[in-house]
Amino acid sequence: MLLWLLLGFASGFDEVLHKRFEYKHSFKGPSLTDAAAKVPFWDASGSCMPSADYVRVTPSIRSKQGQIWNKLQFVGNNWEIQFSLKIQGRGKLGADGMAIWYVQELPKRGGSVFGSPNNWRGLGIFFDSFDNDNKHDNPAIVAVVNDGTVAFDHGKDGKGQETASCVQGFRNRPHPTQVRVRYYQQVLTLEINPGITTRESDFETCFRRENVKLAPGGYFGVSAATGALADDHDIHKFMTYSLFERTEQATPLTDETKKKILSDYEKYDIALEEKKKKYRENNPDRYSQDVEDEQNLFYKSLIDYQVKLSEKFDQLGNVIKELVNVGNSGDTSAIKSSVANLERMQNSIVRQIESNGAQLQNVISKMENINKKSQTSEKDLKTITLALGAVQTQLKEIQNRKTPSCPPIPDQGITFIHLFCLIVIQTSILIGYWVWRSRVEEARKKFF
Ligand SMILES: [Ca+2]
Ligand SMILES: [Ca+2]
Repeated sequence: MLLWLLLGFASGFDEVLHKRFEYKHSFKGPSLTDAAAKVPFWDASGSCMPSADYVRVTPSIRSKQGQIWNKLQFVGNNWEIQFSLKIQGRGKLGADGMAIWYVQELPKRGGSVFGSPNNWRGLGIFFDSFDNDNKHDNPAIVAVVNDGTVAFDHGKDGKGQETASCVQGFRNRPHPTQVRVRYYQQVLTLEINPGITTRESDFETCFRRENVKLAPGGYFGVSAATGALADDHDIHKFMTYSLFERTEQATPLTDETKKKILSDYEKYDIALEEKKKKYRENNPDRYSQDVEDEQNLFYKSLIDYQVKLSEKFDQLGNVIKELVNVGNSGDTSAIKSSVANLERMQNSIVRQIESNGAQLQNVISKMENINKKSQTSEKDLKTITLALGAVQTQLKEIQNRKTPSCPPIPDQGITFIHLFCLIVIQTSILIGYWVWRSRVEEARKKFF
């Protein structure tokens, strides 16, 4: 799946365009961070705190700034970013807002423009929560393309500086606000689902502006700031795509690039296995996959054993019924045949118990292995092992009970003593079986 994402093309909502997912310019939960709590290919700074599911760019604490910047330049001319954000605070009003960036140089520090410096070169898209100029036109989304000379005018919420904008609420929505920004052949478009629902049909266009000139080779980033008022500014995902015309040959991946991507993937795979191994070593109190496999094997053996014995006892029940019927009929040859049948069945059950005795021993030794590997379940495993030992003893007793034999069957027919003797033997076997099965059930319940 991951490999498909790396090499494939994402299907887009626009039929005209091919889109290629760019994983080195993206992040998305779950497992958004690596073992060092960092977002791969991204640098977080200031108050920015990535977690497994989302990135909190600022917490709802006054006067905070946070940033997260993609470390790699984006090389294509046309792109689309899809991100979802959640801006929420206790008050009716919040501040300051969040910015999405595509700029020519990575800023070295934070700044006053929603957590990033003024005089950027490239595009800033501002989710401006606070209505500084009191024109009742915030929250708003304001895009400003800057050649490095413009300082954002907070006092007017960027009025007169904007490349495009729309008034749009996005604070305290039940769902994350979903946004698509596309830059294709110098047309900049922003579509938004504000977060009342998650329906695809609830996307609407915030703005579309032509002749927007952005140089290739920019860096994507996200920043946010709080002021006298404060909101949580969270970004849940940031997905970047290269765009190509359907008719044009989408820039094919060269063999070298493919090899590089596969090599990266293999390295990632090896690193993942290594992390899993370390995790197992550092967390011996949790079951490893190996232990789970052995447990599965253990339960399978027990269940197989139980099923086989159950089948035998079902057959035995049928033979006893047949014997009783034949005994009532008084047909001597039929009675002899049924008794012989019963004896065969009894021997068959004894053989089953003998063969499964070894299997049972194997099960017990596997239990001991699991016991060694899993310290936390030691008590339960000991209980089960003891129960199984008791079951084994019971089975041996049952096996020994085959030695008492019935007196020879007279030619004239089966006597009451023969029948009584047989019923006593079978009842003993049945009682032994049910004792064994109830103990196994009890042991399984303890284990689960
Ligand atoms: Ca403002
Ligand atoms: Ca305003």
